[in-house]
Amino acid sequence: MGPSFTISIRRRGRRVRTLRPGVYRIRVRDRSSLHNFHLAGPRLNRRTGVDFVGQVEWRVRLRRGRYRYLCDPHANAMRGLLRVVPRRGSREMPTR
Ligand SMILES: [Cu+2]
Repeated sequence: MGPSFTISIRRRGRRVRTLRPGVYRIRVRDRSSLHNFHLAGPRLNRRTGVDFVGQVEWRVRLRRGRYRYLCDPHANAMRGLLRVVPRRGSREMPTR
């Protein structure tokens, strides 16, 4: 995210909107002390501090459902949605 008012989740340079359930390493790059990165969804709620500048790596398990990510101080402008969906045809049952 940042240094301007941008936030995204990318994989190999491309914006990610859907992922399969599983364990992922997310490298959070926060380039401004004005912003933070907050990821919330099924059984996950993690954020960096607004003051924090730098890079941190999270290991997260993403489960079927919708995850929101945002910058807390600028949530109206800096937000995104990540859908975690099983592979088509998968027998995985919905989890609540
Ligand atoms: Cu921000």
